[in-house]
Amino acid sequence: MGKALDGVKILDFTHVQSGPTCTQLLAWFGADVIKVEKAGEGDVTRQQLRDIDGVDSLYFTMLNHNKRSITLDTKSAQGKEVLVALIRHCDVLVENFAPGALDRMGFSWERINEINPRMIVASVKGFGPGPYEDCKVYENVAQCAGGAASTTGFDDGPPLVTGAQIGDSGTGLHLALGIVTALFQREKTGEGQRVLAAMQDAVLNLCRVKLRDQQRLDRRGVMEEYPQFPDKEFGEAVPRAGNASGGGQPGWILKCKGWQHDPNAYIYFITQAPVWDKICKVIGEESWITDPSYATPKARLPHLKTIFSRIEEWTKTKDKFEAMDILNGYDIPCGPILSMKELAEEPSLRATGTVVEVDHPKRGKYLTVGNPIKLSKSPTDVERSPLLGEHTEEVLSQLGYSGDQIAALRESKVI
Ligand code: CAO
Repeated sequence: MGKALDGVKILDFTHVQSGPTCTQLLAWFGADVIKVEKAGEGDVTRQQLRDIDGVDSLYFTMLNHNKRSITLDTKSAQGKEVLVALIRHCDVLVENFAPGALDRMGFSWERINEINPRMIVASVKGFGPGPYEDCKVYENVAQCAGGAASTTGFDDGPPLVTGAQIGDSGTGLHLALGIVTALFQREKTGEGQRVLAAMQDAVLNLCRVKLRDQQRLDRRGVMEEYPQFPDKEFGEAVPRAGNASGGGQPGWILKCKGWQHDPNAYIYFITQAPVWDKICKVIGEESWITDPSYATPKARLPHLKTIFSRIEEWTKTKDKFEAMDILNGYDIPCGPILSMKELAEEPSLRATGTVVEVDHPKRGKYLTVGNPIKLSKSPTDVERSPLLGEHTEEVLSQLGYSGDQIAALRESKVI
């Protein structure tokens, strides 16, 4: 069966995490992704956080599946010639270099557009135009600058970053959408364009509900579903909300049986209004169904701490999966806190290809997260990441280079 992006050729100039997540998705949808790496070194993540000496790290392998790798010194005159050939050959150039690096290499948007007017040039940068546009940015900087850190954590603690890589992988996702949209527009116009996803913008987009809350706070000075209500004063900015739900149905993380020794024996419990009666019955607090202090969502807001601590008395008597089974029986929304170990071992995630075992010639078998986006007519087969420069000769031959020319490039360390 063909793949959705069959025939689309990507010049993948990405490194570290944000850009590679984007091009990996495009590869999973069928694009031919040619990863261009510094001769002799490659993507810096090949060597970072290694668990096996001399073998590409999981950091690298898990972000670069289904790609081809070529090595190229794009700062040398001969390397630039190869790059020009690649720009002619490909549909999209994706990069996440520090601001200005591509220009310094001699490949400004104007130059690329001149070489291949159909080419889409897609970039991840830390910030969009403005005071910080020249800054280098990593994941946690984006989380801090995009509003995630100031709104994550508990009221009495410092700002917190989250383990979800919303700055890197989140921005990669945004960029991938921008690229396929630009490809779609190119079908009609025949022209390429630039696509920019700034990490600050992507994080802020994912923190959209917090900008909602800022304006609610500005208007009313209080937000009743936040844990600060009703006992504490609100300041000028959206405070950290602990584990409160970001939506209109109050929720919290509650202890389950075994919490004393298992750091993940917890469940997220949502007191969804339509199932309030059922919640009261399950926890044995039936009087709350009609008690005016508890009967309506609005009446409950000042009592959320009391409510959740009462529910926790119940959840502490069940393990998280048992609680989940019982609550699901009543359509009460809830979710167990799953550890990475549990996720790695979960059979249903293996069955859907969300967690995949991949074989690598140097490291052997390892687990990865497969394509989380499932297309019914373009299924994803996860293939191992390429070794450094594994496809250099293959790609150069495709570009029309002869064996002698390739040998000469190798001799002069351009590839
Ligand atoms: N041949 C020769 N030179 C190459 C090359 C190649 N194949 N590929 C890259 N280079 C050069 C670049 O041209 C650049 O050279 P100059 O600095 O002389 O212009 C140099 O390698 C280093 O590139 P860089 O500045 O992007 O890399 P860095 O390690 O210093 O910074 C990062 C890394 C991520 C902070 C920076 O790239 C960045 O801010 N990127 C944008 C935001 C981003 O994506 N951040 C997320 C990263 S994932 O956590």
